Amino acid sequence: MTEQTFDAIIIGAGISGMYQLHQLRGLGMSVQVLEAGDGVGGTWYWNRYPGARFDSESYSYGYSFSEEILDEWQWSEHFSAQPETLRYCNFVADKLDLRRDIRFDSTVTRARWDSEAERWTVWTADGWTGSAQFLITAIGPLSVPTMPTIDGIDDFRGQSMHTARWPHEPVDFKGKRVAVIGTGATGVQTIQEVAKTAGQLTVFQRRPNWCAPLKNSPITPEQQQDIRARYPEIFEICKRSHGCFMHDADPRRAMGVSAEEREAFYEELYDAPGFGIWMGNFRDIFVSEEANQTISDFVAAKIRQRVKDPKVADMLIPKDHGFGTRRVPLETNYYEVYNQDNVRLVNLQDTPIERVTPTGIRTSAELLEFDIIIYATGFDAVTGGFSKIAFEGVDGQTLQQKWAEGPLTYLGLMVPGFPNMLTLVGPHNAASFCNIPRCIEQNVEWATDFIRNMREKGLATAEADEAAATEWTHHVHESAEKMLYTKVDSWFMGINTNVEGKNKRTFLLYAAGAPAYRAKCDEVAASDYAGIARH
Ligand code: NA7
Repeated sequence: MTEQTFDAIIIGAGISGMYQLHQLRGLGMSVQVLEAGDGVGGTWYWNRYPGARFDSESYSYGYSFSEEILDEWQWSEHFSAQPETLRYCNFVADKLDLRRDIRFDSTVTRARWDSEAERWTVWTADGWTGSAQFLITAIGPLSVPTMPTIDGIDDFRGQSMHTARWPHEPVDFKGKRVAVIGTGATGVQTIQEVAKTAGQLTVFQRRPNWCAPLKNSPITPEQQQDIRARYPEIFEICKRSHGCFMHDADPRRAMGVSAEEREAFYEELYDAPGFGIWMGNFRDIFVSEEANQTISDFVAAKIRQRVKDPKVADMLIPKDHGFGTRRVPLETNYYEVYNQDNVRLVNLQDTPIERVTPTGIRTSAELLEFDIIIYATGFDAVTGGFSKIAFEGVDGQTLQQKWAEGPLTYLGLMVPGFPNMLTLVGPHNAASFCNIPRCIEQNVEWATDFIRNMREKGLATAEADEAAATEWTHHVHESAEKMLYTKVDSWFMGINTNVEGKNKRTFLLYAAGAPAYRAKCDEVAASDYAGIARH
């Protein structure tokens, strides 16, 4: 195949790649998007498991940049389910006529910077090659699923799947013996759904998480009208809040109010929809062990109330980390599932899995037979998408080499030694943990302004300074230091027992919040892109 040339190549046609394509077209650029799937939507394309849905309020999640899209689209639930979100992505792709610049079924394998030509060359698994002045990664922070490293997985003769590689045809659980491994946000959503129809459901839990009620409901026509009228206000609330959610930390401290006031507030939060209990809680629960203990005790009591068997309740209460220090799964009757006769919880800390057999799973205590095994075992988070592609920068240095000691970025958007490459939602970028389209819009708009500015000035290359990147990386780690979540193993901290080398805690996100991040990005742009060498 002959090499095709473009102004920009974007890897990924999820929420960020789609918007970046639209924006760069606005600059009159020729753009090629390369997408591994056969449709748009990224996360919402791949994660088709039963029960997959938003934990963000639907109307706070959609793109905010187009009044037409806001006017024409209607969410049916306060926290919409995956099929509707995928429809939304397709609706936007149609509306903006995006597909003609997207090459589907195109898995990028390699991207190499050519210092002489001052361009990137990109290769896909099916033999396509193209080059462009700019390379933009829109590969998502949770796009590389990880299977557990358990012996015998391939021997299983029943049906088995990872939640993020779910079949496109519906899977029928009726009367089936089903296993779910993993109890993160995905496992929780899957379990509560599968339990409705499975003959027997066995949940294999290594470590429990602190879950809280989602409180989903349909959006009534009156609410819909109100939402339409309030869009500017909704996006303004998101913009001001730490994680761009509808919820922002309460200014009070848990330890600054009476026990009664604290308890009443926790009750209110537990009863309210969405992430309020996590994002809208007292601000000291993330930094003070004492404050954190009060909310952890409150949620533990709720679990005990909701789960009839005290031994099972105890298994479901985390002992190794406090509330909110790992991602809080939101749930609908999740705990009540364990009161059902068809559901059993296996604690892998007592009886670890020894192997998968042709007919089931053998733990240290017993052999359990299954028709279906579901792996809800998570992702090679944040850096995984980058490890999958052989990025070669200046002098052939690979990104793998550059990040051997952990990510080094400038604003989470550029990497020294990798000119003209912009990493949307990259590591150490506020977007890597955010009500993600809100931060994606900021990332994309910043990248677009950056490219526009280069084109206006007739500049060929831009590369982040090593010193500026080192300073940013230092700032990222320093601002996370006080946070309790840095003391806990999770994907926030770059830990994944199923990925070789992901066993040392290194913070992958950005702790100082989206408003501070946005201000810093704006400051860099206003200072004629200080910290970035351009010529
Ligand atoms: P997570 O949050 O990484 O959860 C993965 C789960 O799988 C978690 O309970 C793990 O237990 C469990 N796991 C992983 N490997 C194994 C092995 N080998 N054996 C047993 N159990 C295992 O991924 P999710 O998909 O749930 O959520 C990811 C994000 O997607 C989420 O935060 C949302 O923002 C959307 P562990 O806790 O490591 O002991």
